[in-house]
This record gives sequence, structure tokens and C-alpha cells, in this order.
Amino acid sequence: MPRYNPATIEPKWQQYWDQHQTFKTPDMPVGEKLYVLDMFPYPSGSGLHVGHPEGYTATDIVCRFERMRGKSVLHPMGFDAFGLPAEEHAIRTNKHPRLTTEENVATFTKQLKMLGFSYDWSRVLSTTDVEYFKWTQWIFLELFDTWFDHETGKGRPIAELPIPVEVKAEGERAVQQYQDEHRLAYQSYAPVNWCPKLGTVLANEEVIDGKSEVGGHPVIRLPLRQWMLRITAYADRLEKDLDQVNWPEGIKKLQRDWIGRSVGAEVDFYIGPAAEFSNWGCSRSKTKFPRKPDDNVLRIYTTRPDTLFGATYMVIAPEHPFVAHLTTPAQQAAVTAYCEKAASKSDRERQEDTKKKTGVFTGSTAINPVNGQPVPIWVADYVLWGYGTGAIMAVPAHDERDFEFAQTFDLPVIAVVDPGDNDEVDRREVLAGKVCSTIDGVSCNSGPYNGLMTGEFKRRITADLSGAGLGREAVNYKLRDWLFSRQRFWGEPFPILHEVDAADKPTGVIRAVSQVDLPVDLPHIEEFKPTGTPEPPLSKAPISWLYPEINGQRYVRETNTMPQWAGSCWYYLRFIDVRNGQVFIDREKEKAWMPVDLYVGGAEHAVLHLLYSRFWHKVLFDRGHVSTAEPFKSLINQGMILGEVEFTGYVRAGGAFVSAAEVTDDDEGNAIVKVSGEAVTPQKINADDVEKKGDSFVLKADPSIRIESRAFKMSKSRGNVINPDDVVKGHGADSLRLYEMFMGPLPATKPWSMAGVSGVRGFLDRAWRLIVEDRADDLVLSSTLQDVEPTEEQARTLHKTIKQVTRDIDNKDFNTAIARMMEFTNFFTKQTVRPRSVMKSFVLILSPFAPHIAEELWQLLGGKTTLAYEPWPTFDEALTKDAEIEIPVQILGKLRGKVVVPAGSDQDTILAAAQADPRIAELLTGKTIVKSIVVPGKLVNFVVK
Ligand code: ANZ
Repeated sequence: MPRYNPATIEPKWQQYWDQHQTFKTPDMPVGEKLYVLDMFPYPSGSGLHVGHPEGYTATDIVCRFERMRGKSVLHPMGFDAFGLPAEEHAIRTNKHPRLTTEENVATFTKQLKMLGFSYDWSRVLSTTDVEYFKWTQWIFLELFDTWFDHETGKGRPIAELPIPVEVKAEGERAVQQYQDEHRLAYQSYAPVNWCPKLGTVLANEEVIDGKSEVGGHPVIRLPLRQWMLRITAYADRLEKDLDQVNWPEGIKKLQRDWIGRSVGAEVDFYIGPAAEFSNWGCSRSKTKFPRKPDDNVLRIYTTRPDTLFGATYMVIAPEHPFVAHLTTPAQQAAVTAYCEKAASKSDRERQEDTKKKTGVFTGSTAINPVNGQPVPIWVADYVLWGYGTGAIMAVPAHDERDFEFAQTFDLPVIAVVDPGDNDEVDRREVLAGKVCSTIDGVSCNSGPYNGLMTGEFKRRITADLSGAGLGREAVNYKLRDWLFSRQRFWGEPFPILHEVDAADKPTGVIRAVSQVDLPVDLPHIEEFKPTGTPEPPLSKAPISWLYPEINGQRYVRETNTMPQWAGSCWYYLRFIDVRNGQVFIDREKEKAWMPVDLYVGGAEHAVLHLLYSRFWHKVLFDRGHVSTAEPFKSLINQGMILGEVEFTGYVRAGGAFVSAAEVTDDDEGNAIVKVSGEAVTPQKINADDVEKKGDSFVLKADPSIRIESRAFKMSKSRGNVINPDDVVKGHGADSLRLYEMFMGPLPATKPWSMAGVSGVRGFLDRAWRLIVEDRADDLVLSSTLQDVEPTEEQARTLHKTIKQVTRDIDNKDFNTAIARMMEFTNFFTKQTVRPRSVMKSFVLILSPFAPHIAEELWQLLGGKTTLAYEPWPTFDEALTKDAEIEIPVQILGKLRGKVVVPAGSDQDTILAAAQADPRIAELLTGKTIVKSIVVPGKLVNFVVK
């Protein structure tokens, strides 16, 4: 019994914390605040996996540590519970998604509590709680009520949108429509990726080779009415404000690339007979750019206006509205067929570099504004309608895609940038139009602009075009507006009503549900199945829900639902004021707790979730609801945990092993012996039959045979999934927590190892035995424990450990902190007298990592209540340095003596001490010192002749 037994200790302390509400956070911080947030989980049916506790343990250590340092810590947990799997489950089992979700939430809660995380459970929320999504709907209405003022760069109430006089003159309906077109939440009829089998639209990222990423079902392109959020209006701020946050550079770069800011120029090409062009050009010089492009102008976007003289053809996207009138009768059939085919492809497929370029000539030409040359206009799907102006000038000499296209269709290539002599491309080949060069250089074949450097040319020509009314500088973003509606049941209903006429047909007029009528709850429906058509399941809701009447006017509710991203956009705000029924968050509380000081979660959310929530936050900021421009001050992405390392050996036909070093893959990926080409078969090897030799693994039975080792992503199909419940059952939650942190640096990808778990369990057993009598029948303190002052060596060990663990937690180097505590334990295991005060300090620094065992030991050492708010042990700097150390002295690599020097001595001091040592001095007499090597703290070596 007195042996360390997590199975009894852990539930005992979990119950204690629960009963005493140990981690309940006050409404307002008392003293310095710290808000530490985990990315809340999706409560899936399969329960927690070992990836969850990785980040959660890391944040829990920080929270427990900072509470002991006196900070007021907010550390909440909740559930991102809307989404497809619960609904799919409902379809299969006919069980309401709410029931499934509640069951899963209960399982997750139990599992999280079993791991001893110090969450304030009184703040728990689920995005599916009606009282939560009421406010998600309210925020949507704020977006609906906001337009983006490009002058001030801010979102403002729609009532403040200036209405042009001509619109006003058309009446109220026109004004309303004008407003609707400017809202941050608006409807669009864009072509979307529609998956009939899943019954929903999919984002571009969710479509691979024309099939849904989930399930591999066919996806078609359909124009559908969708809700969109105008995130593009915030592109600039979303990019710039990344400078304000303390995030890993890698994630900032991912976000910047996703936003994809590009600076270039828009240029107008005249479409029509060349003879009319000179007139057009002259008359335009007085026209201010931008004028509304009319049918005579094809406007393009380019990042390389310096290559205008090399434009040998133009391309418009298949969706470009000019396709019809640019296509000549002779080309009609070919163009129509081409455009129809392009319509079925997603943007991603169209841009794939590996695909051969396709296209078709329209039969028309445009006039290049810089030299009056006619340029043929093609339709090709590598140009996207949604980017820039949907039309380009093609410069095959300096753009890879254009070059490929020109090769395919035998179009001229004119070099206009001389790359000079360089390592990347052959200059002569470039100038001869034989290869494409994208590097900067000096302009040529460019008339009056010859001889300019690329950057200077860009500036000059942009200014000249602008002066002539033919172009202007333009900025574009890769970021697209956010497609915000799904044709599914299990999501937040939109708080939007569509006015209908007497025949229940929508009139096109929409209105927001008034705030007093929020939440719009999900209606009861019998059938969750997607309809197979783009009609959402909610269109089959009871009439009473579907058709509300306000002041005698009949409406139909919006039947799309919000995507799963919605709920996770703002949950960090609600945690601060989780039960407020009046507002989504109290202003004072928001000011007191925001921003989130540390946010930890998976790298899979590095782009979309973080971008979406930053966007919502900025809108709330502009509308005066929150006080900070950015929500998450610092961020860490935990690394992925892979399955146990697997070993593979290679066997010849006769059954003999071949060393992995001699094996390679043939063209088809089959294993063969490098020298002979003989086929060999990979065979899984048991970990017990393998041992480590240097950096590689070999067969125990024959160490000359090298074995391959590899860790794979955990997956059901590989059978390498580790269930945290099993680990807790076998070794306890404290061991699981410790192991997850001991595996390696938090952001690193790491393979699981059960042997590693046993290893940290061994450490906890030893830590226990430092304090508890091992073989007694009762829990009694070890007889080595005494109320004495520590010896100097003991004090130094303690103070060094405190210093290092403190610093390591501050730096989030949890693995090294654990290693320090292991060293401490090893040292004190050998001590026959252990001062009680030292053991108490040790228990305190162990507690953030392994809180259950620490609480138990604390109690045994006389603690009356939880140690959660005990002051963090301090250290004496002087004691953290070794007073004196012994340094071995070598002559020609042979140990000849030892000198004692003050710890931390520099090279010169150590060298002087070594030379002054009588024995060494004697051995050096008569010799010439060729070189003296000093490794401070470690050794001195004299190379002599
Ligand atoms: C002429 C040119 C010459 C271009 C050259 C590049 C190199 P970013 O913004 O960096 O991605 N482009 C413009 N609109 C496009 C669209 N809708 N679909 C596909 N391609 C489009 O790149 C902008 C460049 O991508 C533009 O500059 C244009 O090609 C092409 F030596 O214009 B460039």
C-alpha cells in the first residue's frame, strides 16, 4: 500500500479540487492577470487521443506555476461541438446530433478531469449551447450591420454608409440593396464546390482532384446562393498586425502567404481596330484612371508592368464577362465547349503547375497601350476569374505559365529583360526566346525604356501609364472572401429572414432577426439526411419555424447554417463572462482579461481558425466591443505525436536478412539490393529483437544487419493509436503528463514510446520513495527525512534545480525541466539524510508537472490544504553556482593531474592554475608547449614537443 499508487491518489485529489473549487477564477483578476487558452477540442465519438493532453499539459504547467507565483490565472475549457461527424452519426443511427454531442462532451469532460488539468470548470461552454450560439448569431448580426470604410480602414455601422444620390433617387429598395452589397456579411451567387453525396458545399481546400477530401465523393461546380464574409476588406490589417503578436515566424509566414499581398499595376488594353487606338489613347490621357472599364477596354492585373513590351498574347478567364463579345463566330463552338469544361474544375486544379496548359483563341485582338501592337486574346483556365481582374497580359519570356502556354500553342516569345550573366539561366537562350527567365535585370526590346533596371522600370511605367489614364498601381490579395454557409443541419442557424410574397416566393428583401428574438434555435426535424439537392435540411423544418410573420409581413427563415469555424471564432471572449445573459461579454471584464496571453494548439489551425478569429476580433474592435486589436498575444503550436517507432528488415528469397544500408527502391518503389538488383521483401521486426548501434538500429542476433526505423502518424488503420485511458490505467495521469512533456520540445514532432512512459513512472516512484517509507504497511514518512539544515551540497543541488526549473518553465522547455528534477531525485536518492525543507521545495516545483503525487506528498509533509497557491520556491543565486570545481589536466591527452578552481573561471585563470600546479609544472619543464586547449569547467590539455 505505501508504494506509490496513482490509482488511489489521483481520483482523491481530483475530487478534492472539484469539491473545493480550487481553480475557480474570480470574475475580475486580483493582481496581475494571465489568460492561458487551449484550442478547445471537437468532442468526437472516439474520445481524447494522446495529442490532446500534449498541449493541455503544457498550458496546465504554466497555469499552476503562475498561480504559485501569485498571478490571477484564467484557464478555461470548452467544446467545439457543431459539425459534420455528429450529423453523419445521426443519419446512420437516427439519434439526434444533440444527444450524440452531449454524450461525447460528457466522455471528454471525464477524460480531461482524469488528467488533473486545473481548468475553471464553472466556465465550461459548448458552441452548441443555445445560450452560446445566441451570441454567435449576435456577432453575425454585427457583421451584417457593418460596412468597411476604405478611407479610414475601419468597419462602421451600415447606417453610416454614404448613399450615392443616384441610388437615393431610386428609392428605399435601391438604398437597401446598396447597403446589402456593402455589408461584411453578404449573399453571393458564386460557383461553389457542391458535393451531392455529402450534401454540402466544400471549401477549395476540401476538394482534391474533383473529389471531396472526406469520403472521395464527386464534386461539381454550381452557382449557389451563399453567405459570404468580407474578410478581404481586412486583408491589409490582418497582414500588418501580425507584427504586433509574439507568434512563431513560421506561422506568421503561413498567414502572410495565405493573405498573399501582391503589388502591381492594372493596365487597360484597347479592344478594337488598331486604327482607332491612337485616338483612344489621346482622348484617354485626360480621363482619370480608374474609369469604369467599358466594353472597349480589357483591364489586366500584372506584377510586372516592366514586361509590357513582351506581351505577345492575352488571356481572359473562362468566366470573364467579355468572353461572349470577344469570341468571333468562327471560334464560337470551340470557346463555348472550352468554357463548359473549365466550369467543372476547382480553382486549385486549374492552377496546378503539373497540368498541361489548355486554352482557346477568341478570334479577337487588343492593342498594347505601350506600343500600339495588336495582341491576340485567348481564353484559358489557368487565369482565374476571382483574382486581379480575371485577365492578364501574357509574357512568355518571363513567366513560366505563359511560357508553357506559348510552347503549347506556338505563340511568339519576346525577351524584354536581359538577366545579364548569372548562375540561374543562360542569358543567350533567354534573349533568343528559347527559355523563360523570371529574374530581374536590365530592360531591352522596350523602346524608350531600354536600359532600365527592373524595379526602376516598374515605377516609371506605372507612373507614365497613370499619367496617361491607362493604368494605376494596384494591390491584390490571394485571400478570398469567406464562404460562410453550409447546407447542413448541425450548425448555428442564421438570424436572417427573407421577405416572401403571397406565393411564399422570396422578394429579395432581407432583414435581421431582432436582438430580442435571439437565439434562433434549431427546429425539431425528423430527417437529418441531406436532401441530395442544394436545399438544406432546414428547408424541411415545421412551417411554424420556417415562416414567421412580423407586423403582418410573412418571411421565410434562412435555411443554411453557419460553418463549424463560426463557434471557434470567439469562444475565448465568452470564457471571460460565460453566463452573461445581457451582453456577449461585459466590457470591464473584457478589458481586464484580454488579450489571451498564451494560446496553445495544433499546427493544423495555423491558418484558417486563427485568421477567421482575428478577423471577427477586428470587426468587434472596430465596433467598440473589445479593447485590443489582436486576440492572441503569444502562440505555440504543439508538435504531432506519432505512433511507436516501427522496425523493418529486408529478407532475401532464401530467408536471409540483408542490411538496410544495401537496399534501395527500384522505379516502381519495390525494395531491391543496390548492387545486384535482387528483389527483397520488407518484414516487420519486433522491437525486442532490435538494438541501437550508434545512430542506427541493428538486429540483436546479428549486429551486422541494419534495420530501418520509422514512426508513422497514429491511425486506426495502422493500429498504432495510443489511448490515454490505457496509459492512465497502467501508469497514472501524472506519468502520462510527465511523459508527454518529456518526449521532447513542445513544438517538435515526436514518436510515442511505452518504454518512455515506464521511464518517467520510474522517476515518480523514486520521487515518492524520497519521502515515503517504502516497505511500511502504512503511509509513513521515510526515516531519512529530518528537520535539519541541508548540507552545502544539498542546498546547492536544491537551489540549482529551482533556478533551472523556473527558467525552463518560463521558456516552455518542459522536457529539460523534467530532466533537472530527475537529476535532483538521483542525487537525493543517495543521501541518507534528507532535510524536510528541501523535500517540501522539491514537491512544490514538481507539482505543476505531476500535481496529484505532489499534493499527496505535500499533505504527508504536513500541508493542510492544497499546494496550488503555495508560493513558488525561490532560490539563492549564490548557491546556484558551484563554489569550486576540479578540472583534469592532460599532457598530450594523458591525465596528469587535477586542479581546483573557482566555478565559472575563465580560460586564462584555468590555464594559469594548471601551469602553477607543482606536479604539472614539473612535467612541463624542458618541453615546448605547442598549444594549450582549455575547455572551461571541463579540462585542460597541453600539446607539447
Ligand atoms: C504579366 C507578367 C509578366 C506577370 C511576368 C508575371 C510575370 P501574384 O499576384 O504575385 O500572384 N495573373 C494576374 N491575374 C491573374 C489571374 N486572375 N489568374 C492567373 N494569373 C494571374 O502574380 C500576379 C501575376 O499573375 C500577374 O503578373 C499576372 O501575370 C498573373 F514576367 O503579368 B503577370
